[in-house]
Amino acid sequence: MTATSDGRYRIRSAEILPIYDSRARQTLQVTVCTVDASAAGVAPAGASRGHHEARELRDPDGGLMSACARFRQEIAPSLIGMDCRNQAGIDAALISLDGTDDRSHLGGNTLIATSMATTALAAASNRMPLWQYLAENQGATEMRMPLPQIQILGGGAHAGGRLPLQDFMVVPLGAEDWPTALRWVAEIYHAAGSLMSERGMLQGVADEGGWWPNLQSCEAALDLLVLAIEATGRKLQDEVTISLDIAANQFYRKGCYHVDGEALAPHAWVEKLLQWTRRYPIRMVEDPCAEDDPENYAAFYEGFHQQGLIVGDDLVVSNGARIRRAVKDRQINAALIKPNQVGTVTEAHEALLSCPVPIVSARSGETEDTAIVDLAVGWQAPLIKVGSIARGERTAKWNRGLRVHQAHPMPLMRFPHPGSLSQH
Ligand code: 2PG
Ligand code: MG
Repeated sequence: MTATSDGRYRIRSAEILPIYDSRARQTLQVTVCTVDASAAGVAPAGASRGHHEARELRDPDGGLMSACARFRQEIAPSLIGMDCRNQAGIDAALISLDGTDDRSHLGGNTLIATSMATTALAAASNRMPLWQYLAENQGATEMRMPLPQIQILGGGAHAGGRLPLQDFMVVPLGAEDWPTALRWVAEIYHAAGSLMSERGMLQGVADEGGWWPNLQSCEAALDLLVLAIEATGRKLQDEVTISLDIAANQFYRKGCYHVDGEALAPHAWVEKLLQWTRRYPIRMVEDPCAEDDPENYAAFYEGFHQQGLIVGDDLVVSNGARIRRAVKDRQINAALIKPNQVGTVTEAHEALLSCPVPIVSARSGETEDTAIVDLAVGWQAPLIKVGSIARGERTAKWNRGLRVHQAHPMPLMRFPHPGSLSQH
């Protein structure tokens, strides 16, 4: 890596620290400094992962000794002297230092913590909030806040498999601004909790803060969600709609989808899911089928794309080329953008630009770090997903949005019209 002449932006030190995430697992924080500014980046961690995600570097006992050692020996010496504004150059250097396709030598966790830290340092050394620095870099004008999709019930890998589907979320698409959107969702969250507690179905909260449901079926969960929205007086579809992360990889085994006690052939599963989308006010469905079942992913697309968004997560793992292919093959018209799935900020941004409807997303294992909100605002993503509206690592992010909104009031993004995306 080459040093630049502008000393004010030159990286002078780079340090790494293992810290803890919301599942009591170690994760990495990287701190970088210039002569008069410093900033940190933190790696999140997923529980339901796509096979093609950047690999985490972890010791056999779950620790991060080898990741820290490689950071100190290989990454830090290369970063020193670089211009922190040169994100593309820093990320290209990280990718080349790693030298593997799956990022397994340095680890996607080490890379994303480093890449996020230098992005944040560039903003800090320009004395700007991260979102504003990113927005100015891409020339954004007439800015809006991303529309939140917020988990009410957790399931799948985030709640011991109690329900097969992973996220039962709501999108307050009729709210005019971020504070109103959060208020509506908090009311729905409380209504769902009261309904469940009255029926003896409440078992605490799941990994992302949504209620951990003791419900017998996905339909019971959808019924409850509708009741909770109605209990708050919000209009279904016009003001609040339902979004599901099916995370179907998790219950696809031996060619069948295992749902609510049944082993369904793929076509029967797609039909069942389409029936739910007709019966309930659902406008977004993420990973409806497994990543090794692209034909049925496409079959679901054909049945649903006029009505809503088919969101690729495990299927496309925030990879620009995979997103473009899945859009062309009529499997998705939207995708999650999770920077740690791909390893660097530059690649995550490239993935976002390649997607008709990008949804910037946190992971199920998180810390109090809030940079993901700044990425979503600065990149002007239409939607954002960071879990529920409870648990500190989640509220840190929603509250970050409240503070951004207080300093710079912006209207909310409008929900994309699915019909206008179907030509993609
Ligand atoms: C997902 C995320 C967030 P994880 O699947 O979309 O809900 O979960 O971070 O476990 O992959
Ligand atoms: Mg997902």
